[in-house]
Amino acid sequence: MPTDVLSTRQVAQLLGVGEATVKRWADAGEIDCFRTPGGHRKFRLRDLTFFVHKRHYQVAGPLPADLPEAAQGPAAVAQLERIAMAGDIDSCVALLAVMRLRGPTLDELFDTVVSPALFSIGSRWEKGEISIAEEHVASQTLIDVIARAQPLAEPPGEPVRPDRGVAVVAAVAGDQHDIGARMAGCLLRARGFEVLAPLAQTPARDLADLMQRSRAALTVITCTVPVDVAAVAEQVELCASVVRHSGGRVVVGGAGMRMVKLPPEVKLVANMRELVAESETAGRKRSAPRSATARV
Ligand code: B12
Repeated sequence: MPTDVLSTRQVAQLLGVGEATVKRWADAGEIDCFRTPGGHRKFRLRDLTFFVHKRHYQVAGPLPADLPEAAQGPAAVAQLERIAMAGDIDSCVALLAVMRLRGPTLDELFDTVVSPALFSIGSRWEKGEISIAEEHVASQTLIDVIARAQPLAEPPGEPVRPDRGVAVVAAVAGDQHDIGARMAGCLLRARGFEVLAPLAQTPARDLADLMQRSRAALTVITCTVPVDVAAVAEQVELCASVVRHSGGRVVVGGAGMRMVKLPPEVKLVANMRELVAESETAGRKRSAPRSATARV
C-alpha cells in the first residue's frame, strides 16, 4: 500500500466505511483531498490522520484482509520485526500507517514499536539465532521505512515549509549506529527544520565545522556504542563550544551518551518523544499550519 497518497478505496478500507461515504466526506470538505488529471480523488495520509483525530474517529475492529493487523504493545513489535526480517518495506510502512491512524504519534511509534523491534533483532543476533546477513536485512529495511515515514509525522494541510532553521543530525566518530539520528532527522523535517544529515561516524572537527557553517539552530548527536568514551566526551565538548560562540542548541541521545559527562549546554534526551518536545522550543518559531488545530 503506498502510504503518503491514498485512493478513495484505500481510505475506505482504512476507515472501514464505503467508498461513497469517503467521497461524501471529501466533497463536504471534511477530509482534504486533491484530484488527479483524470479526476480521481487522492488523499494525503496526514490529512486523513487529521480527520481521524478531529472527528475522534475510531479506527478499530478487524481490518481488511489485505492490510496488516495492528495491535499495540508486544504483538505490534513482533509483527513489525517479522515483516522487517522478510525485508518487506511496503508492509512495514503500511503497518506503521495503520498504527498511526489508531492514535499514537510517529515519535511514540519509533520509541515503542520500531526501537523495541530493533532491540529484539539485536538480541536474536547476539544469541546466534539469526545471522549477520539476516540482521542487516532487517535493520536496513527499517532504515528504508524511517526514510518513508515522514508524512506520518507531518501536520495536515499545506506541505511542510522548512522555515525553522537548520538541524544537523549525526552519530559520533567511530559509531556506525545512526538509526536514532535517522529517526530524529525524519521527525525534525516533519516539523519544518531543514535537516543536514551526515549520520554515521561523523568526525568531531567536521561536525563542528558543519554546525558553524550551516548556523545550525539544533544539533542532534547520537552514540550507541562508543569506541572511546573520552573521545566522545571531547566531541560533545567541541560541539558545545560552537554553541557557546555561535548560538544554537545541542541535544544528545543513545545508550553510549549515558556514559559521557556532558557540558551544561548539552541536553541528554531519553527518547524520540523527548526530542520532539525539546525541538518545539528550538529554531525559529513554527508558522501555524492553516487548518491545524490538533497535534498530529
Ligand atoms: C542495527 C544495529 C547495527 C547496525 C547499525 C546500522 C545503522 N545504520 O545504524 C550495524 C550492523 C552497522 C551494527 C554494527 C555493530 N553493532 Co550493532 N546493533 C544494531 C541493533 C540491532 C539496533 C540498534 C539501533 O539502531 N536501534 C534503534 C535505536 C533508535 O534504538 P535504541 O538504541 O534502543 O535507542 C533508544 C534510546 O536510546 C533513544 N535514542 C537512541 N539514539 C538516540 C539519538 C537521539 C538523538 C535521541 C534523541 C534518542 C536516541 O531513543 C531510542 C528509543 O526510541 C542493536 C541491538 C540493540 N539492542 O540495540 C545492535 C547493537 C547496538 N550492536 C552491537 C554491536 C556489538 C555492534 C558491533 C560492534 C558488531 C561488530 N562486532 O561489528 C558493530 C559496531 C561497529 C561500530 N563501530 O559502530 C551491540 C552493542 C553491545 C554494546 N553495548 O556494546 C548491540 C546491542 C547488539 C547486541 N545485542 O549485542 N549494529
